[in-house]
Amino acid sequence: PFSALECLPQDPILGLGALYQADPRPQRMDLGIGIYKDSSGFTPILQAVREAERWLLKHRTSKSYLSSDCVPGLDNGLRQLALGDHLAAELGNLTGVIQSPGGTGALRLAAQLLARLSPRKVLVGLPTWPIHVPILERAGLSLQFWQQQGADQGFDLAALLLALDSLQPGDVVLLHACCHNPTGADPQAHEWPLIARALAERQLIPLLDMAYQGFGDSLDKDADGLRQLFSQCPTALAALSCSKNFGLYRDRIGALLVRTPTARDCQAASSHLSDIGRCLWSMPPAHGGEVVSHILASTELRALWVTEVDNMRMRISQLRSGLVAALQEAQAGERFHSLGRQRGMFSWLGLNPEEVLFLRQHGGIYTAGGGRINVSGLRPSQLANMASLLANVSR
Ligand code: PLP
Ligand code: TYF
Repeated sequence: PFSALECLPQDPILGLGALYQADPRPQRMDLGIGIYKDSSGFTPILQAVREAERWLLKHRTSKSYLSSDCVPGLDNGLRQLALGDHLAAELGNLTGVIQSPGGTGALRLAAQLLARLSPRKVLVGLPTWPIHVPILERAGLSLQFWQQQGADQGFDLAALLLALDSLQPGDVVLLHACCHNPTGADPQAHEWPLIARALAERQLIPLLDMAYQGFGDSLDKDADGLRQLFSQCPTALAALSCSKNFGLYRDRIGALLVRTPTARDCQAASSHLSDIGRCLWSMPPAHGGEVVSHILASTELRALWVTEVDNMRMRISQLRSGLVAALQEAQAGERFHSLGRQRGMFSWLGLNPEEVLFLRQHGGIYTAGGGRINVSGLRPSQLANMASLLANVSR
């Protein structure tokens, strides 16, 4: 029967890694998939994670099923990390946390839960992480798109507010909480209150995707927009990922955070999320959740982890500044001016497919579509070369 199926193309971002590996040139740079790399091009296991794993090795006594929606303590740990102490306490039993395999699993839970509420539309800003669209559509949701990048490549608040006018109460708005993938362009600090008020007034449901908390300005500042939306909108969802900020990519750990108008609704939503999870993966995997839960509960490990997140962020920020300086030096022109304002793991060069190919062929520089670069993959010794190629493509 499979002869009736066409072979599907590979995920374009995942496919880049194999192309890069096959490139023998020493100056090559892998700026494709969003995985943090240190100065030697390596993705390290964080020290806090190693310590937590050592502790678990000693103290874990069983690998029996979890039989719950969350590793013990993880729900409170992640709720507090996302919402902060004050809002987590204020919302109390109006919020629930269900563990998932990565932020992707959380998005899938959110999509299927939302489908049970039958919203008319989910509003999605473009460009976005390519997997958002099929996850939402395959849950049966119908999407409406708006262009989130304005003329200056920044977040276009006016375009969002205009798009909101076509929605009805109960419709859903997907937003990246911080460090937008792929553009690196987030709402400015003074824009989040306007967004929160606009959604609350129209009785819309925010669905926040927070996959890079800590990679923008700080763990707390990066969650500021999410906190404002959770504070003002009686119904809100957030897909949390521990892949990047705990470096736990392959352990697949994330969670869906849900806020409801009443405690009864929270129980109802949580029971539906358990029901959805049971048919997707039965019970969540424990290892990554136990590591995160242990780190967040330990004063010492938590402090170590915060320092490690700070270090990753500062390194990315220095590399981005280095690229901005190299582009100025190479007189690459106005086209790349917005780079200095971008935040998080990615920067967006706004390249067309021919330009992406030009960088790859002439410089061994592997970027994702649109010229999205994983900033942590930049090598200082190659910045001048990259800048001069970019100056060439824009002439
Ligand atoms: N959302 C965005 C915007 C992402 O970039 C990613 C991946 O890195 C995810 C969600 C999902 O992350 P994961 O499922 O690996 O935790
Ligand atoms: O955008 C990225 O690079 C990360 C990692 O199918 C990723 O979000 C990329 C592609 C994919 C899953 C994760």
